[in-house]
Order: sequence, then C-alpha cells, then structure tokens
Amino acid sequence: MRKFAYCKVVLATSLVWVMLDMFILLYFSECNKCEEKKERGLPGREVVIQKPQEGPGEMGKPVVIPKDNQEKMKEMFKINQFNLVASEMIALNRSLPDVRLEGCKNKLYQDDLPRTSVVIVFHNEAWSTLLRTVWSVINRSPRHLLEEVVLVDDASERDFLKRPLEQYVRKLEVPVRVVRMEQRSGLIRARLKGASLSTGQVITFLDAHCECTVGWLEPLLARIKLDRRTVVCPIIDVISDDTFEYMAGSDMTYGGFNWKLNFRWYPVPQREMDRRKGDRTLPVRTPTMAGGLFSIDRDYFQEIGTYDAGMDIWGGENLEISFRIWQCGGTLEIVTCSHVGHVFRKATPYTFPGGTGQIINKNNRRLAEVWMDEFKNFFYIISPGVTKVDYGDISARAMLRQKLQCKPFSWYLENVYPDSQIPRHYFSLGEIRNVETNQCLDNMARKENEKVGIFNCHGMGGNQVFSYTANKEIRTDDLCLDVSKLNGPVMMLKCHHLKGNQLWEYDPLKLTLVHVNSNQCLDKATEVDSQVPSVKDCNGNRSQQWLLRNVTLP
Ligand code: UD2
Ligand code: MN
Repeated sequence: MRKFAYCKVVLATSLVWVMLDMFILLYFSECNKCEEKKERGLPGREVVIQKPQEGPGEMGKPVVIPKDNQEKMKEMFKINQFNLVASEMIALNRSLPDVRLEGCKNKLYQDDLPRTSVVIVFHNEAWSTLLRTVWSVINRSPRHLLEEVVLVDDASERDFLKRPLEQYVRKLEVPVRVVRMEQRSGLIRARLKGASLSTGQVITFLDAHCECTVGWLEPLLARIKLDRRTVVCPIIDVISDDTFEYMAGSDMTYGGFNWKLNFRWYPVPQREMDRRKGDRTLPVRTPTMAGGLFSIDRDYFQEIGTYDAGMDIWGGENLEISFRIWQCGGTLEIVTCSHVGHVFRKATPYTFPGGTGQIINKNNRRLAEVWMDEFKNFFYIISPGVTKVDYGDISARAMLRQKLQCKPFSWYLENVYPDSQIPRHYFSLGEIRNVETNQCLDNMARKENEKVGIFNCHGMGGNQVFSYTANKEIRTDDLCLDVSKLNGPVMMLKCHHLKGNQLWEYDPLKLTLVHVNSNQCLDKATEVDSQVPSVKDCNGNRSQQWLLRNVTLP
C-alpha cells in the first residue's frame, strides 16, 4: 500500500518534471544560455571576421548533432521548422567563408556612401537565429555606414522576445531598437512600421534568420548612390535548415515567377550576360526579387508607394514591389558582389489567421488586379477558385499607378522579362482537346521531367490549361511539351526558349500539331499506353487532330 503511494508520488513528480522540462524546452531553451555563452571570442570584431574560431558551425561548416540528442533535435525542429538544436550550438557571431567572386574582393567603394538602417521583422523567431542576424550585421558592416538596427516584433508569443531581448540589445555597440506591433499584422505592415520609425537614408530589409558575409553592404549602397531609383538585393546564400551549413548561392540565377505567381529562380539569360559583357561581378537586372533581403533609398521607397498595406501576413508583396519598381521607372538588381545567407525552410512554422490559401490568394489578387492588366488571366485560369477570393479595396493602389504613370504589364514582359513564363504574345490560352476522344491534354499535377497526360475535359482550367505561344511552344506554366525521340512520349520539361525539341507548328486547317524537329504529329496516345500522348508519323487520323480553345473565366 505504502509502496503504491510512493510510486504515485514518484510518478506525479516525474510528470511535473517532464512537463516543466517541456515548458523549458519550448519557451526558454533558446534563451537560457544566451547571455553568457554565446559570443565566443568577443569583442574583437576583426578577430571574428578574419580568424575562424573553434566550434560548431564556424566558417559555415555543417553542425553534427550527437546521437543522444537526435530525439530532442526532432522535437525542437517543429518550433521554427529548422534545426534549432544546431542553431543553438553555433556562436551568435560565428565566422563565415568569403564566398564572393575573386573579382569582387578588391573592388573599392567611395567613403561617402549613404548610411542604412537595417529593418528586421519577426514573428516567434528563435533567439539564436534572430541575434545571429543582428550580430552579423554589426560585425560585417562598416560602422560609418550603419545607422541603426530596427527589430519589429510582429506580436510574438515567446517570453524571451520581450524584455530579455530589449535588455540584450541595449548592450550592443550599435543602436538596436525593438518596436512592437500591437497585434499580429504580417510582415508587410510590420516592415512599414519599421521603415517609418527608422532614420537612415537607405532602408535595408532582412529576414530574421539571415547572416551577412564580409563586404555585403558596400556594393549595395554604392548602387543606390549611383542612382537612387535602383533597388538592390544581395545574392541570397543558403543556410541549411538542417545543419546550418553555409552554402554560396549562384550568381547565375535571377528572380522570376510562374503563372501561379510563385516566386522562382531561373537561369540568368544570355541577353543579360551579354549586356554585362560577361562580367559576372556586375549587377544582374532581375525581373523580380525574392522579397526578404533588399536595400532601397528611403525617399524613393516613399515615392513609389512603399508597400500595399492591404496585404496580410505573408506573400505577394515581393512580386508587387518588383512589378511596381520596373513599371514605374525604377531598376531592380541583384548585386552579385554582396552575399547574405538565409535559412530556407520547407514549411512555415507560424499560423496564418484566416487560412494560408485565403491570405496568399488575396495578396496575389491585389497585385494581379493592380499591376498585371489582362495577363492576370494566366494566374486566374491556372488557379481555379481564386477569382472567388475577396481582395478588398484596391482603389488607392490603382490611383498610385495612375499618379506615377506606370507602364503597362506588356511593357514589362517585353522589355524586362522577355523570357517570362507568361508569354507576351500567344495564340491560345485554354484547353487542347483531341477531336477523336474529346479528351484534353492534362498535366495531371505532375512535375518537371514527367509525361503529359490526357483526361476528360472539365473546362475548369487548372491542370488542363495550356498556352500555344507566339514562339510556338505549348506550355503549361513554366513547363513545355518536349519530345526527344521518334515516336516518343510527350514530356513536360522546363521551357528553354531555344525552340529545339519544344517547337510545335499548329495547322488550323488540318488541326495537327506538328513537332518540328521530328516532323511527327501529336497523337492522343502511345502504342502501349492510352493515357500518354506521343508523336507519330502524321497520318491524318482524328487521333492527331486538336482543337485549341480559350477557356473563359467563370
Ligand atoms: C520569402 C521572403 C520573405 C517574404 C516572403 C513573401 C526571402 C529570403 N524571404 O519568404 O521575406 O518576402 O517570401 O512574403 O526572400 N513575419 C512576420 N509576421 C508574419 C509572418 C512573417 O513578421 O506574420 C516575418 C518572419 O519572422 C520573417 C519574415 O517575416 O522574419 C519573412 O517570413 P519567412 O521567413 O517565413 O518568409 P520566407 O523566407 O519563407
Ligand atoms: Mn525567411
């Protein structure tokens, strides 16, 4: 009996302990060591930059988690959707490799560059990643170019981001201000608040899980000094969400977007290499920015209408500002001599009040309605249901476009983004229907390098939307119908704009789609599989006849 009672007490106490442990794990683990342990090798800034320290993650090396810590690691991964255990093992001021092109390392910049405020917005960010961002800014920015750091807390729910954060940053040698949103507002309105409270001539935005590398700032500011209507992004390097390894990003990709209005990286086209006469250390003109990391002249930011404050939480603002910059007379560049790392995550750790899809679609509709003219139809047709999402009042943004006399979206496609996934000119946007079976080409939600399918027509757009373009590609979003062998199946490959195996000739009388390279006709199926369209010798059969029909929006 007594033994039983004893057991209960032990059980109860261990339960309390486990719960306490969980609590500590969730709320304090990121902070409990933050004060003493984290700045190994301080203060010697020069030391930090030039001499790699000993320790996990130094010089951007991957962190290895000991076996007996794997469970904790998995548990803590969920908090921020990155390896928090790894992040906590790394010094807040860790050393990083100099990943710049050789030609960047000895470029000289004027002394009188404009000073920048660095604005970092965050919602429930981890202590270690947030402060490592701040430390990397302090340690790797020339002091005379750094006005201040402004941290905007978008109504985080973690105690360590309250007073402990304010106390910590007070001790830093650069002014770091913490400002709070009264309620969860999303990154767009949080950045607007940070921008309005900052004072530097330039505003530099960073995500709250970044690391700036040596020489990151000067080349950005130099471009703005040259022309205040130039908005500049660094190359965004990859900090592994798993090991926190630092991996250099490529100077050969730039920003684009697909029909769904997702931001995507695409290869820098030959025309842009030619314009720079092959010099990869010169800035790349980019059609869009990823969104999180850029510098902009304060007055110019005002002039072109900051952000659309009607956008909520996350998403869309990056394309919106990109289109606006270009269409309203500015320039958007990736400065290839500037490298800043960012922890890319596979999932989002925080809530989207009102629903993820709802919010992102609303933001995207706002930007499509204001900036994309008739080309918004590519977005609407491939995203069934999106036209039912309410996007609120956009009259102020439409007026802004008027006031600034911004150019049409067709101008942007023609002059800034001729290799865009949205074709400037096209013959059809809708379904491609087989005359014999009355079925439609369908991408079956498959991915790059898979076969195109065929399925009963549903007239709803989505997976059955194809555009036959003026360049004679048949594309569904950024994938093009491609055939690489005689009688072969029709594959969906990334469009390469080089014609080749992606060139199709439509004959509106015979209703055939001739694959030019093989001189064969698109047929409803292969010999062996009725679900896989292929090319075959042209035979005049109805299985090789196709109707290109525009889908009309509901
Ligand atoms: C990318 C951008 C991000 C933003 C987003 C589209 C990069 C590296 N990142 O997504 O800056 O443009 O695309 O909107 O280009 N945050 C808040 N409140 C919120 C939600 C987020 O303050 O309600 C903060 C968050 O803590 C982070 C920043 O906003 O510091 C960006 O959020 P993210 O890191 O989840 O976005 P990311 O990198 O996936
Ligand atoms: Mn981010």
